[in-house]
Amino acid sequence: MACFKKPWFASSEFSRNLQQRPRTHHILTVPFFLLSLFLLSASYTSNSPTPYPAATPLFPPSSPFSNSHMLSKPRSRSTLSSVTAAERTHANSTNSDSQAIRDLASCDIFDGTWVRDEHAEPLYQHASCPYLDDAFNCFKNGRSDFDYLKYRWKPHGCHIPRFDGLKMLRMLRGKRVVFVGDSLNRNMWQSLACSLRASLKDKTRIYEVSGRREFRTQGFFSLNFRDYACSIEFVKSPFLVQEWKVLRNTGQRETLRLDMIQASKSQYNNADIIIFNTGHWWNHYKTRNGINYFQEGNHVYERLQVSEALRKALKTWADWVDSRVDRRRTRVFFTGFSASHYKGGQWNSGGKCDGEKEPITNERYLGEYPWTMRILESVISEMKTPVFYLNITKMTDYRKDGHPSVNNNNKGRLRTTVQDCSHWCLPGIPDSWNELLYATLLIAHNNTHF
Ligand SMILES: *[C@@H]1O[C@H](CO)[C@@H](O)[C@H](O)[C@H]1NC(C)=O
Ligand SMILES: CC(=O)N[C@H]1CO[C@H](CO)[C@@H](O)[C@@H]1O
Repeated sequence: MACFKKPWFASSEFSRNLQQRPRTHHILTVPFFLLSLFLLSASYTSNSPTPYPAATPLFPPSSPFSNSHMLSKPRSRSTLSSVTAAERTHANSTNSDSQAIRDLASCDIFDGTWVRDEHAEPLYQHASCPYLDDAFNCFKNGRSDFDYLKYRWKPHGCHIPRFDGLKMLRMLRGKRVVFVGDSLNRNMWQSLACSLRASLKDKTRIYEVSGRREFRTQGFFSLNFRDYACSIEFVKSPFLVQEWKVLRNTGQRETLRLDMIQASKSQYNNADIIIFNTGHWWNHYKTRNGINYFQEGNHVYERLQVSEALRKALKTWADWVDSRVDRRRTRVFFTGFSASHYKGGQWNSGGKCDGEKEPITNERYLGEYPWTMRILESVISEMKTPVFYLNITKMTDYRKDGHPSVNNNNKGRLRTTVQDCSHWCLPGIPDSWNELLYATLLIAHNNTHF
């Protein structure tokens, strides 16, 4: 095995932590989620993405290696030395930047704390980005305290380099990046789109492929950065598997096909980077407690535990990735469960998070690692395709101060009764996820000389 170069991701934190983590298997109830305003049916635009120029693969062909290999090998030397080299490329940057990149590849970037930084500047200005959902645009919706933007994510073992949009676009030249999942991934996608846009001098060099701005109701959206022939896309697929309908004598009934990956017109399996997520829709409310909801083939389960259904669905997803995604070309990410902070109720029963102005500092008040992510981890560990897990659960759990709460454009009477304590204000917390994504690409970039 030592004769071929080990890809950067083979030694990711995912592998290490998977082994060390004690396995506890109890199921806990994830806070009920999702605002009625986002429970909209998936609809696709008729536009398909523009073709992409042939480009060098983002990740070099490497011999396929088994997952057990990926999980058991210690960190490779090449990954470590790449950091030193990356530091060199930062020679002209400030001291803190070169320090930032040191040890990046060998550190768990998801294990850290939020540090207050009075000089922190958002990656883009409020109201300056046209790609924001109204619901995420807290400034526009009346939020007046902006202290939540004054924190930086600081991993314990390293510094995160400053996000450089132009550098990221250069790395993504000719590439197609697709986010697939629920509205938390849309939150992240909009954050990335806005962060990259802010780095462009000429903002007209971004082409909205579908030419519309109703992000929320659309199932597919694509932004093309013309000068880089790069596209940043979002495909709505909250369960990753297919929402379905069956005809019963009582009428039509909605089900979820656990055995089918959700179809998408955008055919993203050949993208260069795919960033999946799922989690928040696997609650008892959305899945009707698993009663007459989950379906495999023609069989609709009278009752199936939501956790069992999630495992089946993720297995379907994993098989699809392993068989349909070319792992020599495509890098697969999975965004973990982003924490919600409803106090005194759930989203639909008066739960609140307004008035939260500071992050949690005492770890004792953090929630438990969600059962959904434990299932995800076990499914990923059996895949042939290396998946880089963006383990953001804990880092988001601290940030009870970053949600739209009442500043969610929930006009009228709803405004006082339904708060959004699941999604995040933008600019805001998802910008940090993209900084971590950027950091992982920096390492990959150097490792592969593309
Ligand atoms: C993800 O982070 C949690 C802490 O929030 C940790 O318990 C878990 O083991 C991590 N998973 C992986 C694969 O690193
Ligand atoms: C591990 C690795 O490939 N490191 C490379 C990083 O980039 C510099 C130059 O850009 C190379 O010299 C290193 O070999």
